[in-house]
Amino acid sequence: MKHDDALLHVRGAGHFVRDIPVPRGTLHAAPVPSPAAHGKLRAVETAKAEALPGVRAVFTAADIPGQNQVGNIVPDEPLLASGEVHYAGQPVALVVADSLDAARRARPFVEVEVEPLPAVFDPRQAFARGETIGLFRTFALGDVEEAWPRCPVVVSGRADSGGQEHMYLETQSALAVPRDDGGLKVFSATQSPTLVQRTIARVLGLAMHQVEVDVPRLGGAFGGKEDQATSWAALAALAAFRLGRPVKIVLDRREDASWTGKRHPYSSDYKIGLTGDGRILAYEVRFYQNAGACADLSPAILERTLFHATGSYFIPNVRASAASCRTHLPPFTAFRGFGAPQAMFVIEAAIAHAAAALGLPPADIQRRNLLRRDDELPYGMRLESDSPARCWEELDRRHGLASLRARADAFNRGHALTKKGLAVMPVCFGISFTTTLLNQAASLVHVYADGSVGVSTAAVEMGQGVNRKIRRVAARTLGVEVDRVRMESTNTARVANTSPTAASSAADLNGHATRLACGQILNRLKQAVVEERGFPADELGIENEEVTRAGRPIGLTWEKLVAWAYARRIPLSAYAHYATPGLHFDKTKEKGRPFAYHAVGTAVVEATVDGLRGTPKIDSVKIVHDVGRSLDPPTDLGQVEGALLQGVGWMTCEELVYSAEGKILTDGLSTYKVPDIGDIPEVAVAFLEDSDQPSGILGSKTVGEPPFMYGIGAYYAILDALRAFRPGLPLAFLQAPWTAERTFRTLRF
Ligand code: LUZ
Ligand code: MOS
Repeated sequence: MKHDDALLHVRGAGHFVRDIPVPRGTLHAAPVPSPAAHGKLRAVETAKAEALPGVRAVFTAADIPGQNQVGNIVPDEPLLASGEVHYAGQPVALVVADSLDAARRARPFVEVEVEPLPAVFDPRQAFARGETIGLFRTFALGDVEEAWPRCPVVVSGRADSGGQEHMYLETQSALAVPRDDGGLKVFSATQSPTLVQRTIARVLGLAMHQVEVDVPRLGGAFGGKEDQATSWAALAALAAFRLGRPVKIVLDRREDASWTGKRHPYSSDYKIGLTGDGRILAYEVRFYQNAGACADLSPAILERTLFHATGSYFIPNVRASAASCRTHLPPFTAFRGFGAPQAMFVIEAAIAHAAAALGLPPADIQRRNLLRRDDELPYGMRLESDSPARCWEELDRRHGLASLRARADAFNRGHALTKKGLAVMPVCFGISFTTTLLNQAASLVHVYADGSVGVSTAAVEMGQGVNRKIRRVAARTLGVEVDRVRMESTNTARVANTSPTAASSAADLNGHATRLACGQILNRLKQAVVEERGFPADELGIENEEVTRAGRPIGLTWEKLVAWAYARRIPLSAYAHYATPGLHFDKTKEKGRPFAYHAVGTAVVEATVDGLRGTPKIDSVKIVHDVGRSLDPPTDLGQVEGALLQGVGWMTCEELVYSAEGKILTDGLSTYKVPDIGDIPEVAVAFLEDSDQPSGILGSKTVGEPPFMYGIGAYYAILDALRAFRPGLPLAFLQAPWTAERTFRTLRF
């Protein structure tokens, strides 16, 4: 089974926003970035740039007709800087010219005068200065203070994880086309069409119905286009609105890597208490999130960090606190996992540390404390699944965790200069937007008179295969071939009030809506047959493109049925809305039922460290993952493998480096190392058998983000190998990523 767009992608024929044929007279825009991380904006002189050939206009904050505000959760983000600048790269002005070249050439002639102010880049420093977005939030279960004295072993430490560049192939882009009624049609490379629509309306002083946003497909997003596609679309819209001409904006790789937000770096303190045989009694953790200069999605990401503070484990006494700290870096944003990976990195650090103190393998502690059905999580929900233990046992049955351990130990006894390490990484990830209201979706289905089907939903295809899955839902519901169904672009005029395509939930939510819409059409068709032929309704079906009675074809094909129904003036279109039932969360108590279910699995990672060169290598990753009844196994396999490798990259080679002035130095693939084909370990993925998720779409579980966190196992496998070199390696302060440099320095100095 091929990805829907596979042929287009390999031929380079698919249209991304930048490939859409532009109307004649389209202009090109280039943002002018703030040169400083923090300062008073004294002057922005545009006259020289405006006088250059080909330049049509240079816009600043003063040119914005509506509100100069693109903040989504917190209104703290101007579209164009005014008064102050808060990070290097913040848009200060916009040059619009006949060609992109002319716009870029004019950019240095826009004179931006900034009076520098002190800048902070470290979240703990920002916290100490009171620079937080909102208050400390705390999730608690049991009573940690009462528990500490009962713990024979208590260890505490610090664990820091770095940011991560999304490195989507398609950079940020938008095309805004003025309409004859004063409104705009905007093509945007966004995960959040409605957010783009609403923000443009606010910035231009328009009603939402005057702004139509269309998303053909994305060349990757990974969270980087959930909130951060908005500014670029709004800038293009501003210029198009002011000039009455189509305006296109496309960032190049360096601009994108320098100016846009990434995964949040976190710095965290933990304390963990256990019984002598490895049962975790208490866990306290404090997360300092580096939010960057504006709130963006940071508060929501911080919340998901708290939801996943205890990882895959049941801990009876927990206190987890988190603060979002404002620094002078580009606003950090959503990235696959949305704060959960940062939390899981810390609980695994605490377990590795405690294991060393107890003289136990970390896997013994992990297994002993694994979540079981009905265990209470710190946010009040109980686990409704046996999957954590089932996945662990299945992994053990397939690969023999003890024999893998014995093999690594034997290797290490026989080798002085090379050591192997092993880590098990269980994942339990809550499925649903933690912001309850976002858990809704809609689908508009047209059956055309020739029997072909067009489906519009709120879901954005970004390479993850959501369209493939929704097509299958439509085809299965209607009883027709998948090839009859076409997915249309995501468009706010066809499906309104779209939640972002995010939180691993798009196939679930939009699949349910599509099932409901197709069900309406199916029922109308069946009803018409009942009236015509007098068959009992409950015996009728459509299977393999044939109308059936009690499972047997009655000699009426799908095409004939549709043509006949159209002639009888039966409506062949339907719209349906779906809202995940049973979700609630009370932020005053920090308790509720935020998730529809949990996505679960376990991985075991093997690594080898070359002690002379210091280079770590991930040898193999074996996974048992629960996808319920997979909607499309090849798509799910691709998601598991891709997410895993992205997680391995975050933990082992991807490192953001900034100058002392807060400018990113790793602004391209020559300086920012993502895993390449030579880094791919041997990967074996098995889907848990006999699994069903009744609340998922057609029994499936969603798959986009959870496998990312298997990558954390790569870090702990390298750590395990390093401990084979240096059994006394201190564990009280762990830092990710374990790059080759860090591994080398750990062994040498
Ligand atoms: N986006 C969001 C997400 O707005 N809310 C979420 O809970 C979420 N979770 C994962 C990824 N993106
Ligand atoms: Mo989100 S990290 O855009 O699913």
